[in-house]
Amino acid sequence: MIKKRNSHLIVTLLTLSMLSCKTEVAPPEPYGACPTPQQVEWQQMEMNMFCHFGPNTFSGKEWGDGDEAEDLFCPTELDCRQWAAVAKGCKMGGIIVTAKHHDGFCLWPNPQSIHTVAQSRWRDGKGDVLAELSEACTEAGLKMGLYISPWDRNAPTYGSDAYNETFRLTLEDALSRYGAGDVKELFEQWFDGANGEGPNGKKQDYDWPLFNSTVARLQPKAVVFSDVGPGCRWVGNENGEAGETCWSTLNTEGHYPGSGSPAIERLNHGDRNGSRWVPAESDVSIRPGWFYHSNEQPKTVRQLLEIYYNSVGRNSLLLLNVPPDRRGKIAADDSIRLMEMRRALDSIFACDVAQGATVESTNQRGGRRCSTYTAKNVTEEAYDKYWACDDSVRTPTLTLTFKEPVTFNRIMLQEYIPIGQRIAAFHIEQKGSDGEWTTLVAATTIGYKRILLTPTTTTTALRIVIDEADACPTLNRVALFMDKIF
Ligand code: FUL
Repeated sequence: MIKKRNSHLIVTLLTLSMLSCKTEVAPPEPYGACPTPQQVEWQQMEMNMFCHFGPNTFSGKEWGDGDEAEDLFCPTELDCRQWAAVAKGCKMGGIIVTAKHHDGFCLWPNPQSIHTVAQSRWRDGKGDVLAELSEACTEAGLKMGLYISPWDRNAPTYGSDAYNETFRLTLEDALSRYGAGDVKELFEQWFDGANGEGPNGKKQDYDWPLFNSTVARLQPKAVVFSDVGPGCRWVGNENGEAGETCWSTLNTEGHYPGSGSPAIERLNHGDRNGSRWVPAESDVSIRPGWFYHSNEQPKTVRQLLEIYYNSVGRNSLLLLNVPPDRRGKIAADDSIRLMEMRRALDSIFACDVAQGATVESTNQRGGRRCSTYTAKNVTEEAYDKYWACDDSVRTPTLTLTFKEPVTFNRIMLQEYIPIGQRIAAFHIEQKGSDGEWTTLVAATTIGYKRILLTPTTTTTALRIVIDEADACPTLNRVALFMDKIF
């Protein structure tokens, strides 16, 4: 009888504690500038393909002068399905194409211009690269984005107010006609900050609010790239290299793309506690040039892996340019290299040796009885399961203990960015065979994803010590991998 009463009591207490946990523990308040759901989705894509294609592909130039004859553009075997197959094979989520580069030539029949595919001999003026890419991306389940250069060395009105209106109408046309899926959605609009002289020697005073609001109206889900966003920012170089410290926030007030952009260093590192969520995007080409030149070679797998670690591994999205050739296809050398890169990445990240570890923390939101924000969440793949601390705690420690010693040389960490980027400094300690803890690596920011390169290490336990955070820290992933390639 007593036993039965006790067990009743235990069940009641357990139920009460579970209930109180559910009612009492709210998620951490979002901290500072936070991403929109589109920006989170965009960041989760991690790696996309950039395709520079246009008259330069045929002239061998990098910047066309704008007076190239339309007939110069004449791909012999355009095959956007092949571009999509290559992007998919490399597990990229989307393709961004240069719909109009600085030379002004449009890869679609833009009614605002007489320098387009419609004026060329290619397919008797009936060809449309954007329509074919929209179809190919839709079929392959890829997203599509457009690069449309504001700088135009062909437009007769360039350098006057009339050009801003022409450019708005150009955006209206492209953004309402092309994209992936039934609703023709674009996931990113790329605005190049380059602003040189137009055909009459004048520079343009761009109406950025007009351009951005046009994108927001026609493609509300598109993340807008420029030197200062608003959706994502240029990383400050074209080598695929984000800063070791890389905040997704930036103080954009008073800045605009091009000559009005913040200093390169700030683009590379972001601003801690910046007023806007404008994450870094690293654009880099697989070849020396952005456009295809037959005498150039693609980068090696080692170089591409280095780029991956320096971009995706440092809280940046990687936009890797793979230029189609004069046929309108991606060259075999490049597609083979991308598949080699993919194979390498898949083999490096195939086996997370942190799986199965016992995970404990010095603090867990809501106390020990509440499992919602348990430290164990960091070894689970579900994105929305994360470890969080009580509001007052800024410098907790997370300890992973392994049944058997584990060996690794890459440590992957992820903050739960939907509620902001918080961690400013941390270090990781390993337990030696003598039971002593020594520091293995120290770093600053984490953000969406951080991959730390360490010497090959074998240990039975690891401690992640958060040294500085602007609000109670969160982590939704800690994983350990072995890279035998790079
Ligand atoms: C730069 C351009 O000037 C290059 O030609 C290329 O398009 C690169 C992605 O952006 O600003």
